[in-house]
Amino acid sequence: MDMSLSPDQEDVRKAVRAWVDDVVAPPALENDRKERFPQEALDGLRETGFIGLSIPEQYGGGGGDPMSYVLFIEELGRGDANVRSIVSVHLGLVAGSIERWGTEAQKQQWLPSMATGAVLGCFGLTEPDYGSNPADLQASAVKQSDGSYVLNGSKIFITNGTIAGVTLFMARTGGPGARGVSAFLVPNACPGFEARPIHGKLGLRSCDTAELVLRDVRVGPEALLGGQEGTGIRVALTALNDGRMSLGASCTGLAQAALDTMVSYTKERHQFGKPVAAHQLVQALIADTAVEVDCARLLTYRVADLKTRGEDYALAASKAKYYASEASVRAANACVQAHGGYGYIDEYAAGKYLRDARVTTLYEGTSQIQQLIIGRALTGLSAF
Ligand code: TGC
Ligand code: FAD
Repeated sequence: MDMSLSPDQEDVRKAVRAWVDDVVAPPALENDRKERFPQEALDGLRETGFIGLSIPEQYGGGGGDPMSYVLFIEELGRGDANVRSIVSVHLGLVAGSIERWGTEAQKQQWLPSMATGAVLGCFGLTEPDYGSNPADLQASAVKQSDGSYVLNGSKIFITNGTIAGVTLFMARTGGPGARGVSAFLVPNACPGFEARPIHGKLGLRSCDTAELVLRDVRVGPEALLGGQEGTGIRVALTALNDGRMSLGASCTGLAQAALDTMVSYTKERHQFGKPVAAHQLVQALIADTAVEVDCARLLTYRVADLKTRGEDYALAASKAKYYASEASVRAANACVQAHGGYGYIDEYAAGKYLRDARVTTLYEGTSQIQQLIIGRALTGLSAF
């Protein structure tokens, strides 16, 4: 679909698309089968500088605008959702939070090494007993007489958990509820910091997902993001506005890949003396998917446009994430259907699309949470 893009945005899309087709997409299915981390893609992200695409130039990044970032993530999602996860957690959730909330010293400490990918970020919000409702999280940060903090607690399902050099770690410094939570930049190499890989996922099988366990991890006062206690949930939810925009883009890319795969397979496969793509009911599957891909893309590009213009994009991000994630599951399912029995074996990409899409209605706020956020915005009534 053609959108009116600036020459710089066109250049980003063209460069990333070519690189994804060359480096990211070819090994994706084999990596998935073997639960093998996409190391060649991560190396390439560092070599090309894409890993720092949205970090401001003054900190060594690419200074890409929101639309360029969305185009980048969409292409990664088209090539391999595992690679997309690495990047959007690192850039959108962690580097973006440091840029938005960090002191100048924190920006100088972390952003240049994050821009080159020498240090990767992970986002530690979810706990075993607190997922949709992070405001009640229980990890603790106890301030010591010398101003340092001692952190204890565990986080579950953390993307990049074992490969990250820094964790944006949300922990309780004060009383109950959202206002009692603070955000810390914790080096993963700290004594007492353990990252345990989680295996056996339904999808995103080559992505690094971990449980983080912190036991008496001591950090200096400089680790408190923005130098201010009590803002942790606001930091997290603001980051998730960008995360949800990014997921809208990723799901658009995945749905596009499912559509492209479906079109090419059904033109090759013959039944009843003609390509299955020539049967009207197969064309209906293709047409419905094509419309949904366009809808997901337009909803997501609107978020980038609002962000570029400095307007509030939280609600638009929830809508894009909600729609695009559900649409990507439908698109991947249609792709399996169009492959017949061949969609059910891992020789073809269709099954991987479905398994990778499935998590997107769960993380970064489940579909139910997005519905409640949208409902609350429209009615002024909170269901939480
Ligand atoms: P509430 O307690 O009322 O709000 C707390 C403070 O935050 C402010 N706020 C926002 N700020 C910016 N953007 C938003 N969207 C915001 N929403 C709320 C709010 O104004 C308040 O500020 P203050 O100054 O008054 O203290 O919390 P709430 O009722 O607004 O939120 C409830 C709820 C359920 C919507 C929220 O907790 C939520 O979104 N839950 C879902 C949790 C979630 O999405 N977790 C994702 C974990 S990370 C992840 O999944 C990464 S996946 C990795 C990958 O992509 O590969
Ligand atoms: P729960 O909150 O227990 O929800 C269970 C069910 O109840 C869901 O269907 C939910 O929609 C429903 N529900 C809950 N509350 C309500 C309500 N008020 N009204 C209606 N329905 C409700 N987290 C991070 O912090 N960082 C990461 O990097 C990260 N990466 C992830 C990677 C993967 C592969 C996965 C699977 C998860 C990841 N997560 C991460 C965690 C993810 O964000 C949570 O799993 C998600 O927020 C849901 O929380 P939960 O799993 O505890 O489900």
